[in-house]
Amino acid sequence: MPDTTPADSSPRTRSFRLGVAGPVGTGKSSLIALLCRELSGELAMGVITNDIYTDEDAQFLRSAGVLDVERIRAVETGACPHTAIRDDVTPNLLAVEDIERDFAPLDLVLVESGGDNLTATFSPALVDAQIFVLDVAGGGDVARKGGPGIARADLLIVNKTDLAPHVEVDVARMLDDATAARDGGPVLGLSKHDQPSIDALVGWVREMTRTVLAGGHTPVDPGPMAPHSHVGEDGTVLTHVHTHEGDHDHSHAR
Ligand SMILES: Nc1nc2c(ncn2[C@@H]2O[C@H](COP(=O)(O)OP(=O)(O)OP(=O)(O)O)[C@@H](O)[C@H]2O)c(=O)[nH]1
Ligand SMILES: [Mg+2]
Repeated sequence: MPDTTPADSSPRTRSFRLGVAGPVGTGKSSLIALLCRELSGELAMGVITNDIYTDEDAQFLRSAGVLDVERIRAVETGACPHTAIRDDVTPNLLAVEDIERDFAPLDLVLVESGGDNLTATFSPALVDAQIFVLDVAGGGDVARKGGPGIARADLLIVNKTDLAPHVEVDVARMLDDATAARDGGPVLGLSKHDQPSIDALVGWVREMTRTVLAGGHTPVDPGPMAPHSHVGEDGTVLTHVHTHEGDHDHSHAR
């Protein structure tokens, strides 16, 4: 009997992989919870979280009840959370591929970075696009100070706009500064208490998912991290210089 199966009938295995990065506590997990709540009825979704030593982000998302708990998985990254999303993406790639295989076909997999400093960005080898999250409590100047995520992520979120009056930040000005720092790239003010702002975020993600799944998007590398230092597991100061993809120098000083 002739095989009448159309050539393109095999199930799609590759999802739109969307990274969510930003400094500690800016609201990445909360944003992912909002996206799951708003979009899981229309898109097949999965979530990968990255935490340094725990699976707290995954636990938070599971307890939020916005997505089947099986679809939320944690990668423990160890002492350098940015390395796992930038230089050694293997554990994350395996986690993404596993979840895509287990729930095929998924439309959208969200990957949360471990909360890190201002310069942490995802490798385009791991995600198709990335959102960078700032919050107003970090101060009105932070958007102007820039960094690769702020300047070149696919979308910049200025989060927790409801807190602006309490921290004396002018949101309109912060959004203008951010737009200038991004040469006009998209910037969105967001609050989990403000539904119109949530609708705008959801609209961006929905449109991006459509474009990526249709093959109409080329991932852009926001650029490597700037040199930076932080304290390692044993109290040692680690200084990192990321020059090229995969080229990750540690110098150790006390
Ligand atoms: N007022 C206000 N608080 C928010 C908003 N979004 C998140 N938060 C709060 O900010 C705190 C940190 O939120 P998370 O979503 O855990 O932030 P995160 O970036 O995932 O944190 P790490 O993963 O630890 O880096 C929590 O107490 C949230 O409830 C918001 O829009 N408004
Ligand atoms: Mg989190």
